[in-house]
Amino acid sequence: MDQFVGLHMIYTYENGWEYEIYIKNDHTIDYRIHSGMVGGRWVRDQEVNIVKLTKGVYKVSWTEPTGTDVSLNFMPEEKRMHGVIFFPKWVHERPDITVCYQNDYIDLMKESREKYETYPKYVVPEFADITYIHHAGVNDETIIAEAPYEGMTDEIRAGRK
Ligand code: FER
Repeated sequence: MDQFVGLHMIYTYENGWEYEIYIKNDHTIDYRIHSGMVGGRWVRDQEVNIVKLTKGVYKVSWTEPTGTDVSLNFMPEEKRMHGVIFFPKWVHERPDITVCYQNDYIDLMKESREKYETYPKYVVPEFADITYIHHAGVNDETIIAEAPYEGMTDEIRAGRK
């Protein structure tokens, strides 16, 4: 998996949502959400499951403290990926609660997932084009280290960040 672990990528789903992920090591990701329903949200050190399905195809799956479940298939050589996000009902209704640097609000996420409704879930299956891909190497704490802001992904793609 050395080809995949350590990758820093930005991608835009066909619904327009733009996400950034850093595959920090073989069981951890950092990410920022630049636009869409939960744009502005960012997370470091999320524990995930990563497998290589076949040559050039990698699957990253996890469950968030919010109760949102995510499963992503990356095909970096094709600059394509497919993601499925399973949002609890409450995140769809109150995305604002989850838009934060989650690491500072883990208790609030856990309280909210008990307090508000889970079902029916809101399922979002989408393909995305990968617009930036860089082999950053493992366990680099500087890749995802500040909140997302307007224009950030253009700066990253231009090599200014
Ligand atoms: C992604 C889709 C969803 C992703 C993260 C999420 C890093 C997380 C969603 C959430 O917790 O609200 O492609 O990539």
